[in-house]
Amino acid sequence: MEGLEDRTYTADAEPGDHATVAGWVHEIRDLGGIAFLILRDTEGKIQVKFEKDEMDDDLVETGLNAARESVVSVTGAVEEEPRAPTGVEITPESVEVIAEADTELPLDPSGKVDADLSTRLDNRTLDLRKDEVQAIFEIRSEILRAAREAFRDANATEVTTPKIVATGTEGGTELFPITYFGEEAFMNQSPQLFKQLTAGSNLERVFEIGPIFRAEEHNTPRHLNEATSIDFEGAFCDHEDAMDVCESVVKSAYEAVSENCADQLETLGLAGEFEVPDDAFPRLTYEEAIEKINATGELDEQLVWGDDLPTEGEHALGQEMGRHYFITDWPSEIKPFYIKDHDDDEALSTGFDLMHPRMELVSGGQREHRYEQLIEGFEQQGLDPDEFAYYTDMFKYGMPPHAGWAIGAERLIMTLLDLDNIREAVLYPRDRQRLSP
Ligand code: AMO
Repeated sequence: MEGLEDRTYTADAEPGDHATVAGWVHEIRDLGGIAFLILRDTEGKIQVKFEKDEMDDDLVETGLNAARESVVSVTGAVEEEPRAPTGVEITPESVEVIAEADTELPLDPSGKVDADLSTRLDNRTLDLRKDEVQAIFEIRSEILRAAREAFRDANATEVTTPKIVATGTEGGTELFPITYFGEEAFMNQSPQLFKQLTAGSNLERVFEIGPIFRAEEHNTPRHLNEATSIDFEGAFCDHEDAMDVCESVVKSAYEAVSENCADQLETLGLAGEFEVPDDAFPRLTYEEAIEKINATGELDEQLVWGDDLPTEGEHALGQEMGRHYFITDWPSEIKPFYIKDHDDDEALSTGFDLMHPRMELVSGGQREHRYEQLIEGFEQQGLDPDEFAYYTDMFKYGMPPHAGWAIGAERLIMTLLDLDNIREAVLYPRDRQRLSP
């Protein structure tokens, strides 16, 4: 593979250059005496021109017989050509087939032939060769970068916590059991307890971006069995402070995409309509939320205090709100043991959710940091506090008040890009039907 160390990306090839480009055979257009090979790399495409009568037969044959999606390198002179897709073309002096592709492809990366989602996910490498699929993952990367930056600006330290654990946190039915040296263990559903334990140290403010595992039997366009959770926890924060950090992280993601991903938004057909949420996200209480839902008349039965919000209710409210909004002051009984109740009303929790008009994005709240009350909370939820001693013990040694939240990265990407299915926002989704690739 001579010359590849001096490889030029297609987008950087300028008229007058003598360049080596390398990538995939996107298309061959044979017009008779003249033929074109369109070579694609991560930056774009370039036209390679073959004038059959004027060029060496072997060179022409190597270039034009390369099957679509084969990996090739081409060396030659770059010239201006207004009729070429990118305004330049290469006249090859040498062509090397680096890796030949089968002539039968399981899906068409040029996108001319549609493939269903399942075929696409089975052949994700080929699927990712499509501009619009590549664009989603470039945007995903930018969103995670922007989130990290926003957390660093908020004085939080990035941490990573174990994914193999002894106990669950988000309800016993949703755990994947595994065997850990002969003992039962689980894949972690949330870094919840670890992030609290870490916020209780001198680190004070921490964040984590990592996988969570949910053995939910849901098979919906917005549930995954392995998702990426973006978690925050801050000592000396209450639920209002936590909502402020949440709002700034979500807005930073939108701003970063708007500023740094113009090409990708264009590729996805969103260039004109992409909006960065600007005003403060409204904060509705749970009580206001159920009143509003009931007033829409969309539900067969009126919601009463203590009900979880059904999906149709969330949709009806989302339509009415038309933007991101928080739901605060949930009934204590439907929030987990680690969420703190309001001091002046035990029936009311400091838990909050951030909603996008299409779905829930975030859960969070202030945490119960008082040892006795925490133990009581475990008992009320039918959990054995002894099993969580590694966690509760630390509350005996100076646990400051703290608050935090988690956002599902894939739901953030899905709503930001208006994707129909959450599986579009993850490279290799894990769901009821899919364990490989
Ligand atoms: P919760 O269980 O609500 O809260 O999860 C937080 C957010 O994670 C995302 N999420 C999922 N995304 C895709 N598929 C799933 N199966 C899935 N489950 C959750 C959602 C959800 O809003 N420990 C608390 C957070 C906290 O209080 O800090 C927790 O895990 O976007």
